[in-house]
Amino acid sequence: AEDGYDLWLRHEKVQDGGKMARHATAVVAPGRGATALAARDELMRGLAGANGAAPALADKPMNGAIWLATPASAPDLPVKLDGLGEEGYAIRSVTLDGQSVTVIAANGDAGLLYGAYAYLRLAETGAPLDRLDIRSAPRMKLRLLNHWDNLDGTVERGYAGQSIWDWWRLPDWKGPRYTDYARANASIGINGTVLNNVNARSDSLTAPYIAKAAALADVFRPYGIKVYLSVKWTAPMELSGLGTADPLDPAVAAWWKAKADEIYRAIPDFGGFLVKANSEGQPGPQDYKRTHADGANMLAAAVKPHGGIVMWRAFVYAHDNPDDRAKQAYNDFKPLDGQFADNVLVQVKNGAIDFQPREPFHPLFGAMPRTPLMMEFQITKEYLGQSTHLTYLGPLFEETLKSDTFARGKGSTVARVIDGSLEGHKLTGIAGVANIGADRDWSGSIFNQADWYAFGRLAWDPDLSAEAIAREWAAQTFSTDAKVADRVVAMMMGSREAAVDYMTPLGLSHVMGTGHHYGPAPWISELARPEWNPVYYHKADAQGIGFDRTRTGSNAIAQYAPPVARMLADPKTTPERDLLWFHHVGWDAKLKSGETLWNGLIRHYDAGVAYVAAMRRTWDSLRPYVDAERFAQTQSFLGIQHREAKWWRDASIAYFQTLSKRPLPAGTAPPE
Ligand code: GCW
Repeated sequence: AEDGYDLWLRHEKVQDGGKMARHATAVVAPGRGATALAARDELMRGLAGANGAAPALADKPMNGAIWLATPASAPDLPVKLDGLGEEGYAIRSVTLDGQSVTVIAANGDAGLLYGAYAYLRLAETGAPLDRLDIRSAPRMKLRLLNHWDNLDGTVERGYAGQSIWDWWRLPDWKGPRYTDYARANASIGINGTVLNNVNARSDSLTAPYIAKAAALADVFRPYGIKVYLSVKWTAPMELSGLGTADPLDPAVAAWWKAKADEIYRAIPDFGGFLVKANSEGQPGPQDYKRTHADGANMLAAAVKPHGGIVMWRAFVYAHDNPDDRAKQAYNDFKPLDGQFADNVLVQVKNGAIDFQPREPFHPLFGAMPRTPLMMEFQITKEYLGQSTHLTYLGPLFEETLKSDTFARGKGSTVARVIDGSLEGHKLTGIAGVANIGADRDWSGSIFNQADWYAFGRLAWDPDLSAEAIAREWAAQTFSTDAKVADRVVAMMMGSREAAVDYMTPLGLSHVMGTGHHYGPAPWISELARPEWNPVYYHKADAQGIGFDRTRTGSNAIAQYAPPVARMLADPKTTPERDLLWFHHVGWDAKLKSGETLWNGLIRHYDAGVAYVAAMRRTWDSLRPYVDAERFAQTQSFLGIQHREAKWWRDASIAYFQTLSKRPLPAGTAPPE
């Protein structure tokens, strides 16, 4: 639909000169399980749209058929499945008894579902379909959305309307939107969802809410998606009047065990718990002088008999950090490496502060070899312009995943830490804080849908490039016509860097307005806790600007592996994009370009604004090719973004100039 409801699953007729007509006129789908049927139905639905004609359902492989096959349904499959696991798939063009058939084969039905979506993706992005020979399996076991949805229907850091979970009418009313949600997620490989906010309320563990969660789990199950819950540490006290939540108290452990048993009776394939403890006012084991490991292991024991897991967040931000907030997670968790139960993952944000437009990778990656670390990205754009700014996050995700921790020498990328290959972990995962709400377009804007899409694709394969993903998304969302797709991809690819430029250039961070995190406020200095204040992060003064995290400052760089720490010790070898994250630099110091830091900062702010102006022109040129509704929304939002990029630039420069006392560089009229 033109309101964006169909996301990237629009299945519009493919302009391919009949390629599909030759390869996808019939579907053979012998499987009878719920997931096999979902795979069949998705394929039928997608082909009907993409081909312009509904395919036939056939009993056995014939010319032009797509054959969904598992070893259970087809004993002598013409495809090897070893190494594909339960979720992987193979797609092959084969000739059987003289008939050309496309086999989508998998060990299990989930693989068929992912294979069906992969085939549609190929067809709808214009790939050749006649000599297919593809094998694909997910690199991460847990590929999860984290909803920060509250039980009252609001969404923390949600910019797409109210929660899509209609708690009031669940468990009875299971609206069609839940199925569409599951389809969208399955189409990009997401296999789990945490339903409620990490700032959790105990109510989510009461019998009525367990029944509601179970109803959602029933809808999601055919699509390979498991349900998880965030839990509040003091739930045993709040719900059952226990006098303590001490994880080593046997009554507390028994309470959680009974609670887990109750949940598994309602949801036999329940995934497990996500926990935010001792952070931003949330209670936790440290309140009882116990460690995060004590807490995580107690919960892990409760879900273990059922095959459940615990995701324990490392976003701890519990006490004043006059020195450097960026160091707290490492200081709290690194000493616990090796102490966690084998069904616990520690979930770490991509950077050490908080989902900034750019952060260097979190120093915990690579630093806890004996603990599976799960990545937490934020898909919802709390700090990157929320619903209206077009800031495609693919490049941000990619940059973090490709960062080299040097934990075991060169090539120890963050991707290899979280996919388990670096340290041989089997339990692996990645989570994205969802940008989904009740808005018709789900994500608050058409272009924000791309961030959800990119997250899922990278969770399946962290080696994909953000650009290739943008291309796929643009083709499915708008058109395979190069006139359209090339321009859309070009806009997207530089858009996050543009936001970095007009918000937080050269490694600045956390200068957003307090609370809402929208718009510039680098001048704020009077808030009670030191690290609530933007001035704490940029540290601008008459001499210069930036946070000294070297030995002369907080020495946070010592948390990185020695080769990284050595590189970051010197401003000359520090990547310029992170310069002010690690160093306090004089206003007149020279950048690589030869200009002074002050002039360079201004050039970056200007470049960010200029990029947005260019996106507006590009988008305007696409008017003939995009439907009126989606065209108008994006056009209007780009107008907001342009105005606000100038606001960011002008307010930031005006404030920093009161400290730098340098003139604006001559001859740089602000580009419009
Ligand atoms: O990014 C910050 C947000 C909080 C959030 C917290 C967290 C859920 O501003 O809204 O709370 O991080 O990740 O726990």
